[in-house]
Amino acid sequence: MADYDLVVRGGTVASGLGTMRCDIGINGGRIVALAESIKGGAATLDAGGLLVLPGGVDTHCHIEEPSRGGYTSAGGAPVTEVTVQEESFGSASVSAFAGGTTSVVCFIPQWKGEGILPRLADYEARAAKGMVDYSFHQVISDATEDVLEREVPQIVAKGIRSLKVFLTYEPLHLSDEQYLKVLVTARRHACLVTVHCENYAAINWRTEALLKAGLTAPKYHAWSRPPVVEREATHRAIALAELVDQPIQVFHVSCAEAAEEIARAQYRGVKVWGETCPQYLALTAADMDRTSDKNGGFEGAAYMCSPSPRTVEEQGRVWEMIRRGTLDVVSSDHCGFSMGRPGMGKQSGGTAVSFRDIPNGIPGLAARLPILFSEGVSKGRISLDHFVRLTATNPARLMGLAPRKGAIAIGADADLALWNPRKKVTITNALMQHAIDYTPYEGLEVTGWPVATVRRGAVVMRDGVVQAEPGTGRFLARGPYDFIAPRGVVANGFDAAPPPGS
Ligand code: DUC
Ligand code: ZN
Ligand code: ZN
Repeated sequence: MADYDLVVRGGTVASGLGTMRCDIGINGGRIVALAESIKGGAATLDAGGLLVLPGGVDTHCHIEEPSRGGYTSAGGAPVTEVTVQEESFGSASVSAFAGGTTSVVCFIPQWKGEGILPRLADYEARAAKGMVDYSFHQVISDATEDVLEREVPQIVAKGIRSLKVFLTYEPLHLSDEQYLKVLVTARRHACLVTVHCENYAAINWRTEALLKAGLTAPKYHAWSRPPVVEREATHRAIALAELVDQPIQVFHVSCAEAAEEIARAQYRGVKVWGETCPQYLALTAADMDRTSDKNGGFEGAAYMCSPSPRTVEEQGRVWEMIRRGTLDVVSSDHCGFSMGRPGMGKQSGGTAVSFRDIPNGIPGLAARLPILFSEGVSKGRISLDHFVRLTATNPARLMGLAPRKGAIAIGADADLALWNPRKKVTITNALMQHAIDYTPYEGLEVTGWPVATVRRGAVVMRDGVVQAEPGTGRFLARGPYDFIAPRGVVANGFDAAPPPGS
């Protein structure tokens, strides 16, 4: 019998803990040996001339989400109507593997007026059909006593350790009072809280004024939510989390003003982490002003996400915040709506609708690693080691998936991306292998591309061809973990929400 199921030989391994030349021995889906030279192996993968990276861990993906209202400022479809995102766990898995990602964390929805448990079984069944390993954030959009006191503990018992809240979007947004209650609940049950930070009232006020002035085109999406709207909500989200002493992650930071709020809080010792996404490094608000004939002059909708992409100058400032470590995770916020899909597409209301009715979100699961590698490592903005930490090691650690995910280490799952750092590729929608009919990164030239993806020891992508059995993705149950433990710093020494075991 062979000593290893698979040996990856000859590569330069960027492990998340440094870079070294070594072979990798894999048994039973796990890494069992790292050595200068490993002989044998029932199967081998030649990584000569390639980098070997931990499989990407994308902790912010909207996949196959059933929705009542969608991600629009107007509330999208009538709230009684249920629509499901076009990207299924099957198609998203293909896209993930094509781009070198092996684990995702997605969102179980909650609809106002309902509990959270009714959606759980349905979403679990959807996710179980995919091939990528997965965990969940639980969205809280209706913070009732029953949800927080009876249902959240049941979700936590299932291994779901992060609650997601929106400070904007109709009908998802929470008031400050509701947000505080979620923070308290998270602290009691040792969960992380992830937050979409934009000011709901400010966006609505500006949107009304823009529409009244006849400024309805996609580009005015950016005008409805300038950086100050994000900065204010980021400040508030952190201040309330600091008051409760509950760790949070601020999602999709698009601008330096918001990142500075995070940096200031981190300096005070507050446990707050910041995530950004490739769209804030590779797109700008000007993309929403694209008016080619391709989509009836409506092409700008393809680039619409929230917060809005900003300017080239702002991209530079976000890079600086990455370099300083203020922003320590880069996720995709993959949230695809096809341009042509009736019902829940970007143009579902026709091209006459205002920006307020267009669903917010762009696909980016497969593009995330190539864009960050190319714009970051190939262009000399960040080191290879930093790239690995941003895309795998840090998100795994923050979400309680480490040491199983996010690093190349003995005992970790054998999730790998074999990477050609010199390969030049022009991004096309076909290369993304997702179910969405466009990519906002069409035509972007990147240097660095995945040539093989290994998930738990199985080669699931080789030269762009994905082969994996539906239903082989595993749920990643998360237990309590120290990384997100509260600091124990509360005003007046009075703890209004004692954590478990205290
Ligand atoms: N932002 C998006 O652009 N889409 C989905 C949700 C979000 O916050
Ligand atoms: Zn968001
Ligand atoms: Zn999102």
